Amino acid sequence: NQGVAPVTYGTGTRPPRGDYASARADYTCEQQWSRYTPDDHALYERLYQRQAAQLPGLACEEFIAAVAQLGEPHHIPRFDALSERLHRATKWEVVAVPGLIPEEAFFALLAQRRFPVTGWIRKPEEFDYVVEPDVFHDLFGHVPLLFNPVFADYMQAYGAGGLKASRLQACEYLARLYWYTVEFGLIATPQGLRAYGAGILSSAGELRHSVQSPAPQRLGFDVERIMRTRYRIDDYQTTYFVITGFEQLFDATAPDFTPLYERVSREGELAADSRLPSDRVY
Ligand code: HBI
Ligand code: FE
Repeated sequence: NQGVAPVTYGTGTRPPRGDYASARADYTCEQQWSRYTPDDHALYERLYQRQAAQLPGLACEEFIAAVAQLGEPHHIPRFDALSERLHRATKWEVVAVPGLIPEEAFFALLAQRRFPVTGWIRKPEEFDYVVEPDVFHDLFGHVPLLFNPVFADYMQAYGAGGLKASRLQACEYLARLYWYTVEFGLIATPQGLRAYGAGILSSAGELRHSVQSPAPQRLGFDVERIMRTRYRIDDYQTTYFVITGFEQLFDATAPDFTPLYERVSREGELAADSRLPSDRVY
């Protein structure tokens, strides 16, 4: 097995951390659970406990209810056991990958209801911040909502839309939609704003910032607006988009995006902190 080419975008010149040489053509690999050390499991548990303690009042109820499905907090979950539970709930499974994978491979896995989870865990000195997604971000941040049927269907539809966008050279727009929903989305509930985005829910500081800080703006979900909006990868977001329910996400991905891409391209992009008269402000 010659493996696959590592993905280095976004990470400058540092060598990638995962073992891409042992990955299959679709970028999946073995989790190799027995290779985690006691320190790896202990670090996972510290990360888990810190985040779990912050969820009440800040994370959406669907997420909180599903976190327990990840399994014991004391060790990094075995992906095959987790996949069995997930498959029973929504017919999704998790598969191991060496780290970031190319967009098309990523979209292809989502379209097949297979969620790629990075195998390796960060170093203790990266407790507060890790540049690339690791097993904690991918599992704790992303997997709980895959137990929700409506969100699970959105993720698959997003993957299918991504495969189509790759052919239309519109990946940038789809990446923004992913960023402002799956990674940094907020949801309005009768109890107030709550987070559902994985980038927020796996971050020590951004959870409170996104939901409660007066600094960022929180705007109503609007696919066209989101696709025009640049995002920052180096600091907390200056803008969050708020959905009113997971159906809104799924419904928004149902139409053909082709005319939308044309409009977005004509209208041009917006700065991460821009504000339009048409924005619904929370
Ligand atoms: N690969 N493993 C992994 N995880 C991601 O979240 C991921 C990826 N490759 C591409 C990608 N995300 C982004 O381009 C998405 O915005 C589409
Ligand atoms: Fe993520």
